[in-house]
Amino acid sequence: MDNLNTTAEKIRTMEIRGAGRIAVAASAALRDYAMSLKSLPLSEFNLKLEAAAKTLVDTRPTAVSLPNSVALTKRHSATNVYDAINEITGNAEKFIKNAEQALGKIGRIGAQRIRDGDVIMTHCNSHAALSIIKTAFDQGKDISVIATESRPRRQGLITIKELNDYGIPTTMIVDSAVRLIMKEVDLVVVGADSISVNGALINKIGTSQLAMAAHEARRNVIVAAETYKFSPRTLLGEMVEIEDRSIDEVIDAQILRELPNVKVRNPAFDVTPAEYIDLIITEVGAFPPTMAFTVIKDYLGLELAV
Ligand code: RUB
Repeated sequence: MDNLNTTAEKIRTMEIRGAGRIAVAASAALRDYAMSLKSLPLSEFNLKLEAAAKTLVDTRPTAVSLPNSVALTKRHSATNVYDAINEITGNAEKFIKNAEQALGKIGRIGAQRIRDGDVIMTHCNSHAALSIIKTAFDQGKDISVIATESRPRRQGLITIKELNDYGIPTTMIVDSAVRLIMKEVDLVVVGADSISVNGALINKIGTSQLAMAAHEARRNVIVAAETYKFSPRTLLGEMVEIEDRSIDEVIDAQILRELPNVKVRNPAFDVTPAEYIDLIITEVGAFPPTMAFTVIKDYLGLELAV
């Protein structure tokens, strides 16, 4: 359980972060944990596996990639532990390989939407969104990026470093400059933590203000999302929970102690309605948000909803 707890802690503290990386790390941790249980009877094996799955899923509530990867990894129909471990190992290898390949496919499909000379705005740090941007650059398109700081954790700094190292001209702005700068932008490309059955996008706090500003300025918003970022449980009416993180990320505790009448909130994600999204780029194709149900049904399976 040690390694599994270590991975869970790294996800909780955001040492491992980003919906895709979280999903891959959780799948690998569950696979390794299952392998460590080979001497147990099946009933005990199953109980421990369920408890481990819960430990991983409970680390962060918003990115549906996490429960999806855990559910796809842990399922087995074996009648003995040896076969169960084989199935789980196979599930994990398949999930991790698909996740890696998905990034390349999303890059190639999404890059078709980027034209020579485009200025792209992005938010936070999304590997899927960056895959589109980098692929367009690799194709020789003369592009540049405007990247937001993404308060409070400032994941925008990871994005600007990655773009800088790739040689892509990049401008960093504070989150509140989004609307002013939007007139200089050709399209917005962001990632996803979850996409619900009504096509709404749940992503880093502030994403919806990029989308609204883009809508107002008649710029397209493209979402880069692997199919495992769609939420099957929203089919049953479940809402995606928005993670509230520690207020220490926002304000110094000492300053707050001197302000007894002030409350601070730190929601980590927000919801962008489908009408502000033009296209969701997945590894199996580009879909309008209205097709979220089809993606869930055909590429994740309705059994994940229960
Ligand atoms: C990261 C974030 C990213 C998505 C998609 O939030 O909102 O846009 O997770 O990322 P946090 P990716 O930093 O709180 O995890 O495309 O890499 O999966």
